[in-house]
Amino acid sequence: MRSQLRVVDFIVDFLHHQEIDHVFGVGGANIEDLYDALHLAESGPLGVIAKHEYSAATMADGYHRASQRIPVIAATSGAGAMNLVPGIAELRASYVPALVLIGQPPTVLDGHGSFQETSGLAGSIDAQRLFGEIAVHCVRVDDPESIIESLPRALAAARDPAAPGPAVLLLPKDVQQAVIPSWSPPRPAALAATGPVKAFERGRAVELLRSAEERQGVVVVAGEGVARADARPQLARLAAALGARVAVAPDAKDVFDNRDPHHLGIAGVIGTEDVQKALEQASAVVLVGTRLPQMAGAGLHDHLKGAPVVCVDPRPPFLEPHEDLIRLTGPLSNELELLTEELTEGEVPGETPVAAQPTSVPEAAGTAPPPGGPASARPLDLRTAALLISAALPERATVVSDAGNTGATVIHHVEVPVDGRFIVAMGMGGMGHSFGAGVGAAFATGERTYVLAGDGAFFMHGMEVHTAIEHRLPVTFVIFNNNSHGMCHTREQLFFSGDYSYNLFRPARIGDGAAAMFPGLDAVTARTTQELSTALTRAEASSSPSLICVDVDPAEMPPFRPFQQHAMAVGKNRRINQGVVPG
Ligand SMILES: Cc1ncc(C[n+]2csc(CCOP(=O)(O)OP(=O)(O)O)c2C)c(N)n1
Repeated sequence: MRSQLRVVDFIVDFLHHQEIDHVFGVGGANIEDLYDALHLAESGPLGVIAKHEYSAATMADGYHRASQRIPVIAATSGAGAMNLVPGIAELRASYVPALVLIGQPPTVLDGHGSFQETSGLAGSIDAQRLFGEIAVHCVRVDDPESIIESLPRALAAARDPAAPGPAVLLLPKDVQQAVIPSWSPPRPAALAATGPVKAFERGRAVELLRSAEERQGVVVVAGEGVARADARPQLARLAAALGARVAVAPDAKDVFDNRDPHHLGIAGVIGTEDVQKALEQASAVVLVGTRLPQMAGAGLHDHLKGAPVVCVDPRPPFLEPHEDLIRLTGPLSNELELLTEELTEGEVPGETPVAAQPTSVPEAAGTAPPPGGPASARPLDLRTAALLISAALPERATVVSDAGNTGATVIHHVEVPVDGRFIVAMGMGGMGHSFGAGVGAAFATGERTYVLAGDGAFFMHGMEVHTAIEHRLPVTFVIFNNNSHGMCHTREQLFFSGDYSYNLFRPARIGDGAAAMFPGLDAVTARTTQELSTALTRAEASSSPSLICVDVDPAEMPPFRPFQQHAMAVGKNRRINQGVVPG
């Protein structure tokens, strides 16, 4: 039992008892009391200061996606709070649980035009409505003692398996400072259960899958929910039991072993035609831990109308309900285990069905060594650099991809390390997400983390390199510098006349700039395969951050299926850098 401590001390004590160990944020007058409590606590979370609140949120995002642990985000009122908006939106759209603590001006000033007021009174912005809309939960704490109830409730809301996401508490400065009488240290909260497993639905699913196995076979599409539920082994066992090939959503590359013979590749916009064909030819599709958003299922939704689909996820899929769409909505790993058990009932152990073989072998991401071998000194393009990085990744590394042509190339060509993680923000798809996410992932795993981003993304949030330096994190930042917003340039070329560009910029020397700006940072520019290999090896051998700028051509065509299909259709084909480029 503790007595006579402030609300912020209660918060820190609560976080400590929930085994929450990182708070990512930016300070300010209306959140500084929380940092004071972090400092004074005998044991408690580490306070990390980001360069921008968006990146504090993306640090939390990367931290969770790399470890499944719950992060905390802290920001001050006014602009600090507003800067969080796109970060919270990504967490919400990607179902990433986090606790978000946002300071507010003192309650006595509400309605009187206080600095950074967002009380909703007297014509001010209403932060509760704003964050209530983008978070899964938002409560303004006006009564200090109510924190004892509202904090655990917010955490439970963030971790709700049926709708996980960011839960916000708005904390006025005077409430943070208020002394509350006493509390008993809370115990770590158990994860809320999802809906009950339903034996009848599972029976129907087993029947449907058994009959599909005998025809063209079953294909699984696995999504980010598998990572969140820590259900990778259960997914692998189900796939083996079904003899099913497994396609993954673009933001779930790491939920199924990329080297497993059943691994099919990436489904959707960034995937290959072969994966699409395999999904269309399957007699049944099993969705595991995905609602099948457009990025994962483009072109497939129409095809699945009325087709046999088993959906293992507490959330409803983006598919019209129909008779042969069976939903298993209990806790994901339980459902996978029970389904596998029933499917294998009566089978001789060791005898697993043989998968229907793909009609053609899909282009295996990252497996082809770059022509000429890594040691030769050839000029670099995006694809070659991605393949080279893929081959150089340590076994336990985390890869964090950014947006744009760089993102498409990285998702397509960089293979997930054997015991590694792969993170990409598909919810809001914001440029610059990878910088904070990489820092957060490195905090979570302690393993070398590779942030792979374009120059446009770097200019948005690349200053988080500074945070990695501050905390001596093992992050290798690779900036693919095409001196353009490459993806926008590609679209100008493909979908418009192509005789102008808003998106080609005057050259910048990011490698030289970073080296001059951050003394002690190993920052170089790689212009050839050999220079890139050398830089990667040097970075891996150290325990500090490093930055490698790779100069590439803005005309390189990324592996986006719609781009490639359009280029083919309109006959705008010119070969360059081993890609088909609109000319
Ligand atoms: C915050 C944000 N603004 C705009 C976009 C739209 N957008 C997608 S990719 C892109 C250009 C990306 O440029 P860069 O990071 O240099 O990568 P590249 O495409 O050149 O590889 C833009 C502007 C976005 N995804 N996120």
